Amino acid sequence: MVQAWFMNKDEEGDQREERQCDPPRAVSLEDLKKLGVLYSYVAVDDNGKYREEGGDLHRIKEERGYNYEDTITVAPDKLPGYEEKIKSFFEEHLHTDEEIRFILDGCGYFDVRNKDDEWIRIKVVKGDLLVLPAGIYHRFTTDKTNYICANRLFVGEPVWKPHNRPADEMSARLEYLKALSTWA
Ligand code: KMT
Ligand code: NI
Repeated sequence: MVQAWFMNKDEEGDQREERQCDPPRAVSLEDLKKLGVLYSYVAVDDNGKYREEGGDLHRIKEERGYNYEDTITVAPDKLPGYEEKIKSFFEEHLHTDEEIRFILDGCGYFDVRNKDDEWIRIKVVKGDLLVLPAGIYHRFTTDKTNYICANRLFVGEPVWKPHNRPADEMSARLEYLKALSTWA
């Protein structure tokens, strides 16, 4: 099951640490849902294989209209411009569309802002399918293994562009905030 927790307010130190607040405060899937963050588990075997036709992923793709898919591997020797990319993934940003990641191998952390602008850290591992809504402020980092491999899904032609905070006047942000006020 996916794990999520409130982060330590101290932003110093290695971003790849767990950075749990003290004492630890867990965040439930229910709480994530109220932020518009959706989670599903899809079984992936030791060879990175998962069921396509008739499987859970297939159903989710149909339901949500995800018709684009590619694979990204974030590792020093696999991702061109690794240092730059790792930096930009960890800049607080939003997108005009959902950010959908299906983790095939390795592990990492997606940090999302809650209603009170606090950071919640979501640990993702193999089999986790995470959907961040358009307009949510977030960031990503690997853990200390410096390795994650994930499929990126999208509806139509992918738009990966991050809009760094502040992006408060963007319609994606305004619409997200409007929806957020109805979920809590
Ligand atoms: C992103 O946009 O932050 C990423 O693609 C990170 C790697 S996917 C787990
Ligand atoms: Ni992003």
